[in-house]
Amino acid sequence: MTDSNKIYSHIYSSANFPLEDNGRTYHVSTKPGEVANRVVTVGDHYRAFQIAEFFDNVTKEDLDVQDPGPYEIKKPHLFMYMSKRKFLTITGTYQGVPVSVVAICMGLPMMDFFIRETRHVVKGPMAIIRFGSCGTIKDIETGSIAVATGAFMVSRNYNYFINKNEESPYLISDACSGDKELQELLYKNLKKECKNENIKIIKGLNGSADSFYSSQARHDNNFIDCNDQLFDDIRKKHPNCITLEMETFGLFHLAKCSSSTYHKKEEEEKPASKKVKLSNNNEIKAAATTMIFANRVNNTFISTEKVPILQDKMIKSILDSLIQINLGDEKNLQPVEGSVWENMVKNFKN
Ligand code: R1P
Repeated sequence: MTDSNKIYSHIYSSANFPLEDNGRTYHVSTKPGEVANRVVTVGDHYRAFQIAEFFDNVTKEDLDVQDPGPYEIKKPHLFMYMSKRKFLTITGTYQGVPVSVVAICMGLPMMDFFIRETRHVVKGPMAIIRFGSCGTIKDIETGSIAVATGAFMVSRNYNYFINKNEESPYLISDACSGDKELQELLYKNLKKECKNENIKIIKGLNGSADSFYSSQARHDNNFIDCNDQLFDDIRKKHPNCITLEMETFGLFHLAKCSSSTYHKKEEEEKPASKKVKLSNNNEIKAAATTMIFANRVNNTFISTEKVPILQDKMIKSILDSLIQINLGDEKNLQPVEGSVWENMVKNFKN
């Protein structure tokens, strides 16, 4: 039984960005030295454990945790932290390079918690790949793999339902791209890994919705959703849209809004004397790949026994891409000393 007095016994230093007195963030609950610069983010905790099986020296037994959490597990080759809000961070090495997987459950708010709080505890540039599931609005068979070339947001227009004086019940944003280099690495590695399998890999635009139901044009007689036209509206605004899910836009959008990225282009164009020197490079290179679980055109759903096999094929490509992406001068990344991977890296070399 978890001791709730202990869980709620922290003194938070600030209301603006609350940190526990031990340096852990409020929701994801990690601190500097526990999250690597290269991260895979997933929704599902089981998917996170399956990824961690690929980390150096990690066994199935290491990951067989019965404790519902919160918990912290530190082993010579593995670090795991389950926060009280059920963010699960697992850090290890892959081919000797520090990597983390963070399971965030579902939706844009959880993506926002994850990116902001993880960014807060990681020094230097980061690479983040989202590995999730999605539905397709094109005639693509379930069990195929999508790589997002960009993402846009589909939100319920709340005022339409409150005031009944708005034109459209849904708001569809413009698209935001991910990191081209990471996206291409991911696509190339997925192609290579799946070349002998009958798995299609498709590149295209992704829509992230603020509901699994209404904003993805699902019908639910218990509620008034006014979404009969939604697919047509999405296709009209974004003819290249192939998939719908609930998180990728959050990742791509915040990556674009990282303070050292947002004004980069304007800064590059300025004469040297006018350039503002940024004290730290907090760039996030972001990419996303999803398994197509639902075909919304012919209303079919993947048979779930196919999922672990598909995941297995994708995980290697995702981890390979993460360690292949150049994050610049490695000395600008967070220090190895004092991190949970300090000995993991040394042990791998020996
Ligand atoms: C809905 O079932 C969930 O599955 C998809 C959606 O984005 C949403 O989070 O992604 P994950 O498989 O990553 O959770």
